[in-house]
Amino acid sequence: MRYIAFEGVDGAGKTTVAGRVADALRHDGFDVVMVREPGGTPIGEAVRQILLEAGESMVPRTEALLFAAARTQLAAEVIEPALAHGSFVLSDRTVYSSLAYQGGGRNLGVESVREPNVWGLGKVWPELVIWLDVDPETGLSREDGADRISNEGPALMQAVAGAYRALSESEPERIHRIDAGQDLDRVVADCLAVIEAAS
Ligand code: T5A
Repeated sequence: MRYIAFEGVDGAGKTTVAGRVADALRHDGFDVVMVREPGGTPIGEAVRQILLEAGESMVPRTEALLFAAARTQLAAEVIEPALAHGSFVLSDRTVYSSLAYQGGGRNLGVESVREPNVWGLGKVWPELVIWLDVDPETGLSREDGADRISNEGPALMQAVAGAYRALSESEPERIHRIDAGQDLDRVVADCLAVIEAAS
């Protein structure tokens, strides 16, 4: 399994942990491409700016579709070619963020949000999802920069955390929970063990 997602509430440690996992895989001789969502392409980064810095008037369906649009571009421009080349792709957030935040957090419904993403991504779907599970309050306290969505605070993050839990229960073979409240070295070791077991 080469397309690996790092997921979780804001501040769960996705960027830090994905970077450490990439270092370990490269050390073992693997080619690794790292991407982040929203973003990862010129179009995606422009959409990121709209998504995270727009005023509060953005309606939830617009938000869901903009995330899906940025992701579709990333899949076609970066992820599919990297996988075809045999690289690992480690993604700091994926479609599972949309399912959790827009589907669960914004109450749009997981299946409604899944639809435009299935259409946009086709078969470029994360094979392994590492869910870094941390108490939302701890996550928000770890963050060093706020954005339009994290500014909404604990209530949204609690709903998002619940959505991740429900997703992990409905897709237990794809989504693996890691206790992200542990020491960082332990979290990284647990992630590497999951990746090794899935390979
Ligand atoms: N969003 C995104 C959606 O609503 N739908 C979508 O489809 C997508 C793709 C931006 C926002 O967009 C939303 C979710 C977000 O609200 P983002 O830029 O990924 O997405 O925003 P954040 O998740 O907020 O990113 P952060 O960088 O803040 O959080 P990370 O990456 O989870 O955390 P990280 O690695 O930066 O770590 C934060 C701090 O914690 C420390 C790190 O050293 C760092 O200082 N840390 C730990 N400390 C102690 N113990 C550990 N185990 C630690 N792990 C990390």
